[in-house]
Amino acid sequence: MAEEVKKRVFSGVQPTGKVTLGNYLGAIRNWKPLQDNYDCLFCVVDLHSLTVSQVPAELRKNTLDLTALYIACGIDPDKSILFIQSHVHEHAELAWILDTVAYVGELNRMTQFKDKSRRHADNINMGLMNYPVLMASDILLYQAEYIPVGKDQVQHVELTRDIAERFNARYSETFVVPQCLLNKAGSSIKSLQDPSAKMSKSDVNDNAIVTLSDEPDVIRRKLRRAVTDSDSDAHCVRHSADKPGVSNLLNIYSLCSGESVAEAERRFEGKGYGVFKDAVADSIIAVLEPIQAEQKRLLADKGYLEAVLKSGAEKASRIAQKTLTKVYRKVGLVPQIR
Ligand code: AQP
Repeated sequence: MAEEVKKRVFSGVQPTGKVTLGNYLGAIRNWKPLQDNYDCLFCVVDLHSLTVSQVPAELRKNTLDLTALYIACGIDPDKSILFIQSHVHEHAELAWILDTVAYVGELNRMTQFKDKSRRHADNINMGLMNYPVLMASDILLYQAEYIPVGKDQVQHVELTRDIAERFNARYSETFVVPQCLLNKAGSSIKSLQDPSAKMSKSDVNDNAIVTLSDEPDVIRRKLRRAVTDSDSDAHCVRHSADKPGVSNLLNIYSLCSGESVAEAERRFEGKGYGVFKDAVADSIIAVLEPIQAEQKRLLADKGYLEAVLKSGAEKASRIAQKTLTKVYRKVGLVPQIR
């Protein structure tokens, strides 16, 4: 009987700093269950990180921390390909070809580019603008069908689809056109200090984010300081558009505890914000403690991490090379004689 060909999944996180609860609930947490039914590649996208200023030694540390975190969150290197983006040079090479297919106008319109240009006004580099093209390259290189991401990355996946379709129309069928896998509940975790903004690794206000390495007392303190809403219904724990702060905390509680939002509303009815915030903190701590312990154990075993990354890069390179060779041929580059 012919072996079933599994559809491919690709996703990644930038090692730009300490990974947040938003990155975890919106993306990483959703990867583990995909491994049995799909052919998965999970990448530490270090080249993307260079689009904002990095301290080289910190970037190296963050990259290894994130590798260990992936495994601690349930990525099994025997089931999935786990690798570092810069270990597979085809990412940058395909990005160049895709640059000739992407339009300046569409890159200029990207929300993240506009947002990061505002936040890093002293460093609006070409990489920042080109970020979505490199992301398209990450995805198209592996002919990935499904891309599990948070809401903020949906626009970039849509651009990837446009680039793939444009390339296919110009040079004949080459790329699988990918689609987003969005886990609605966790897809947009908000800042604890400003519920109109997303929780982001690079937020300068440490109280706005819960990081995956925060100690329990830090998590409790940040939750107690979380912005709630001062409407007439103050101290009522209810999920609604006019209570964005409380709604965000309810979402987090629901995702971490497994209780539905409606159940949580009933549980905290009449209890006030103090009790509620402590319970949210406890639910986060219960999720993070085992991950933190496992990440620490893995980081102490450098040999194992290096072996995982070596094998991951080899497996990813084999797929990437095949796609890039095809692309070079399609666009008319003369193959190198070896
Ligand atoms: N607040 C969020 N809620 C849900 N999902 C989120 N993601 C990010 N923030 C949230 C998802 O996490 C994955 C990895 O993101 P990334 O590191 O590639 O870059 P990002 O989207 O720009 O995330 P950050 O935390 O805001 O990083 P910085 O501050 O470095 O730009 C993606 O799937 C993303 O959707």
